[in-house]
Amino acid sequence: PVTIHRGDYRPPEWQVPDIALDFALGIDETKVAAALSVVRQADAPAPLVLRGDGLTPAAVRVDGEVWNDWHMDGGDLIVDLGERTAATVEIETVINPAANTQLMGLYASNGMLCTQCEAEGFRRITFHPDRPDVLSRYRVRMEGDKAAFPILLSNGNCIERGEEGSDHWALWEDPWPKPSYLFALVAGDLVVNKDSFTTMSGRKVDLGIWVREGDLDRTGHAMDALKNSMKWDEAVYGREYDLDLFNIVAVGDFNMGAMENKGLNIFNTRYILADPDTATDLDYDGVEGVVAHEYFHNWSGNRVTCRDWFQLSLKEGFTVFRDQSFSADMGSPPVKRIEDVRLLRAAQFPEDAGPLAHPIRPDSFQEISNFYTATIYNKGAEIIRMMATMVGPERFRKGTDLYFERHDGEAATCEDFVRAIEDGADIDLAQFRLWYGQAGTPRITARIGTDAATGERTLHLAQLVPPTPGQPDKAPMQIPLRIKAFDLDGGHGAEEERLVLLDRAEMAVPLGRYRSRPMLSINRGFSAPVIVDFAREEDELAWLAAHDDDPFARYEALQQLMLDTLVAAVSGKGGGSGAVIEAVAQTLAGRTGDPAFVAEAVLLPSEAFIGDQMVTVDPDAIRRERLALQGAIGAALEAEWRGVLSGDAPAATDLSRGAKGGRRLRGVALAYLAAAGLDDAAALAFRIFSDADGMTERQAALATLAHGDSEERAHALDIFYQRYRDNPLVLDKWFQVQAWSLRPDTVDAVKELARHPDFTLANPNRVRSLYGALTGNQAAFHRADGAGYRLIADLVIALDPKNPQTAAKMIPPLGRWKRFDEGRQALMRAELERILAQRGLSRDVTEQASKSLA
Ligand code: DPP
Ligand code: ZN
Repeated sequence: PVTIHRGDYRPPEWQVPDIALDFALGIDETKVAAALSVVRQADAPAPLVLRGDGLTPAAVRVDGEVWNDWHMDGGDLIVDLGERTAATVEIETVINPAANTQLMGLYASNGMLCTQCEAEGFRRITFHPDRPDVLSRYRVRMEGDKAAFPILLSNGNCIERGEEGSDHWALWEDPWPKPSYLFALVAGDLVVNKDSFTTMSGRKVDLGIWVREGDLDRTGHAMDALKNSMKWDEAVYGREYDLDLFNIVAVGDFNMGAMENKGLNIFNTRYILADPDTATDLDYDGVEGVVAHEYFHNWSGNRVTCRDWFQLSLKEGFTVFRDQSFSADMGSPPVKRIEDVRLLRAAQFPEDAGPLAHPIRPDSFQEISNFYTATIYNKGAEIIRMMATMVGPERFRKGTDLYFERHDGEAATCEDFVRAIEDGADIDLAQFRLWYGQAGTPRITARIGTDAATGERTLHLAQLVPPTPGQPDKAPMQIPLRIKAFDLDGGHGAEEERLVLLDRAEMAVPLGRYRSRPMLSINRGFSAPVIVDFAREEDELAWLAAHDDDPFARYEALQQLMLDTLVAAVSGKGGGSGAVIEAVAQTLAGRTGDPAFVAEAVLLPSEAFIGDQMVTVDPDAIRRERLALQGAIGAALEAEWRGVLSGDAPAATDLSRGAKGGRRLRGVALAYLAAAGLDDAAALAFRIFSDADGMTERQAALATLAHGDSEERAHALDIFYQRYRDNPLVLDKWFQVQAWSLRPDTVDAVKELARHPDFTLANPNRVRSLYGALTGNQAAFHRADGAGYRLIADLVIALDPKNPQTAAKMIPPLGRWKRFDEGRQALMRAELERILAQRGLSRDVTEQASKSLA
């Protein structure tokens, strides 16, 4: 495969100001006639390079005449336009949507036609430069059978429609120039939830959420989320929507979460459909967050797009930051922050520490689909957040206003964004820019020194950015750390929080005079995406867990206490669980305040995160010790957990913060009681499962039962299956809870489930619900005999010919081999080699597997 380098960027030699597309729609044959008006940008004649993937040009015309000066270069069409500086190039192609199992370009899903073009799917529809810095105005005409495709949608506004016999057609026009990756088309039998929103300048926008018949009553939450997002973007960023129409379509077969096509967002059903019977509170939050994310892209992504794909984090990091801020405002800011950090640590830190580590602005890639990563998205969001933290909200807003004003209608770079923040917010970000270029999670060591004579305390900080592939040596970064020192002797008065900018390899921060060692809270609110090594005694962590006035820091202190206890236990130096139990009890006592926060705070760190603290991960010991600690906490606080579960659950239709938090804590309580091995635990879980009036409680109880081997387990799984077998999203949960199971036979169960009649490789959600869940189940995936690795490699090999993008996403867990013992290393490498030995492997899988072996 060819490696593409950021440094090789050249502006396009031809622009395409206007493009007209004419689709004659059919499930297994769609004819596409494209007319591109092209204008030369280069001074001298240059061939017109139109990218294609799997296309054959049926006819080429230039300015209305049959044209023969063209040739194919691989899949691309090269047209020689001689001395011309402008022309209209017409090309016809024929595609087969039904055969498109990659789900990129135009494909069929359940009898409906839809598109996914980001990043490079448009070239599977017609020949085109297909690069984000070529922006065009689109006119799209589509015609098809009225009965098969009663609804015809594209970007922008529908300006004409008509009928001809059994066919009908529609003409759509999008006034906003856009890159080809934002093109969208949908044709199918859909019903709509219609609403409207009046913008801050008083314009009425028609809103539509299109779904299949039968799903309509599960679109209300998405519609509320859309209206709330539109309002929030006006209030917080001053950004108004810019068309008279905003449509969302939900499709069951979708590689990603959703897609921000201009005026016609296309969503994975998973992030649209929700009702209390079928969706958990977390599913509801997912819908709200993703609807907001795609809507926010209208400005951060569409109005200002990316110059090239190396700038992907320009739109994704910023938009994730925006959706995180929105969700925090809609719910509980500390809980949202905890969730975001948990995700960062689960997905991004391991990526940054492994063979696939890359900066948020990568320097090279082979397949751009492999770079839709936690680093680009979630670390990217953290980099934006740090800038916002350093300048404060008002100045940050000045910076983003300037960014939108300067670059509206353009294809911009990360550097453009940083410069706009510098100019608008008046800050020097020269050193901060290193965050865009250096990969790896910075490690900070902190230590408090004392001058015995004066009682003066000093915080000594040191930073180390670890080497990553291609980047052996790193320069010190600028790292904003929110810190606060608490004085237990009270002599110090009320301490203020301060922002320390760690910008050297080592730095000493004077803290002042303290009689006894101050309690130091550091990286409060997770102000920087770093790992802090700061050795603290159990009693210090316990004090902070109980008293820190920053809720995130309280959470963090309790997590650290749990981690220290677990890591000691795993390495055979266990000192008992008393301090953890006491801290959990204390946190639990405050549960009436914000039960969702308490639920997050008392959860034990994941097995993977415990592993991340160790030089060599021992998955079996981690599982054993984590379960032991969970059981000990469950048994010691049995009365408290039963107390949480006493009384009725909040009504499933109650989606208030309090009700959602209450349900979350009940799920945690049940898990603790079950871990304690209490005689009635399975019966209790089954009763909750049966009595549940909504999916949050039902799924939590089912997941708890799934870990055990009670009779109730089989019974509940069967009831759940029978009840929901016709609902694909809920059936995903049925596969998922079994693949998450802590039982020792989970790998075998997954193997069996892959043969279940309801399992299919054709649906990415289904694949993720089974195999994705398995790779997230550390001890199962890392079963010592390599059965988990084998299963994933078999999947990659079977899925790659159908859907390389989704297949490649399954490889990174195999790439973490360096962190495991020699036996597992050899097994993991052998599977990567087996994958690479396959013939006809996709670029996606080749890149991920070969980089993972390095
Ligand atoms: N651009 C999409 C999103 O992240 C992914 N294709 O919103
Ligand atoms: Zn996005």
